[in-house]
Amino acid sequence: MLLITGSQGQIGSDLVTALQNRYGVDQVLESGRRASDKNLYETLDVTNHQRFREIISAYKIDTIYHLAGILSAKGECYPERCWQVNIHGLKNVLELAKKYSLKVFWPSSIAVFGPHTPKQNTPQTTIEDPATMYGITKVTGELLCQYYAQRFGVDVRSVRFPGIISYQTLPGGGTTDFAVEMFYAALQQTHYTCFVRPDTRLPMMYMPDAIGAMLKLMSADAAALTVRSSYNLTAISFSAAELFAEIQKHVPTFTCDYCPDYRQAIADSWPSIIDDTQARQDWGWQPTYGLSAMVKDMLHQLAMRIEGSGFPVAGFDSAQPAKSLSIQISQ
Ligand code: AKB
Repeated sequence: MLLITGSQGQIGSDLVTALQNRYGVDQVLESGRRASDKNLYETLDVTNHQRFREIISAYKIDTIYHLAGILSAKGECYPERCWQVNIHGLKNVLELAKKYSLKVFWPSSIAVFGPHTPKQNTPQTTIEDPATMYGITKVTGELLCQYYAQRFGVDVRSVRFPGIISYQTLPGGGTTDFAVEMFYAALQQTHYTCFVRPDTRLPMMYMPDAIGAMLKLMSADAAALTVRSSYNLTAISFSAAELFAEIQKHVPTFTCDYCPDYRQAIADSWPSIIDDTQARQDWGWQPTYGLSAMVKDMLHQLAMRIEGSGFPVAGFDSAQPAKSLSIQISQ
């Protein structure tokens, strides 16, 4: 049976469905800090070792997708908490993986890189000098994963995720969140004030590619994996202005201005384009969505959700059919 920590988060909520489809609804146990009335769900603070162990033993868990964690921007507001959750949570997972022979997926991030890392085609192995507590926890986490794999034979697998764009659940507390917020603003408010400069270019990925990467990596032949810290992974790189321009093609009335805040410095410390050759070679990583395909699909999916959930949509009466939306999505 599989356990997902942080299952109600941005990645978790999409991953649950994908794993249920692949392995069966009764094979996926969700967990999170908040209570839920879902059938296969346990409340779990990942820093609580005893509770973690009880759940793993009670449900005979063999694989953990450990997604619970605090992202970059929130981590700068609460650095101590960020360290506690991200490091103690991961350490608990690795210790339990050692004890119960569990297979583990853990997401690292482009946040492992810092101001002295090459920004273009950032290599798999390069300078890692993160400027945030989140980045520090990711570098430490990668080293812990590598250590547990080499020293104790723990089958832990990881990728350095770029910013992830999705419509099911909002991200929370990340620096790349502006990319998702821009879509919601385009459909709900018609104007967005972006918290990074227009020329801020970061690596990004659409959720279907992120889910595909996790499933592919976890089913790869262990002998083929040459990296046990974390694989560089990327799909699209675009600036905030390029994303706005692409959205505006479909929502001509949409406007955007830029008012950078503390998150600008975090974004400036990250690479623009990542080299993910190693992941492509070792386990066949291949993204499917480019910028225009991602924007078209994201707007389409989000427009359907916003209408269905009764959200007010600018210039759109939710009692009217979706075609009255002021967006033009060519099929
Ligand atoms: C964040 O912005 O903190 C995350 C990440 C790139 O790890 N999306």
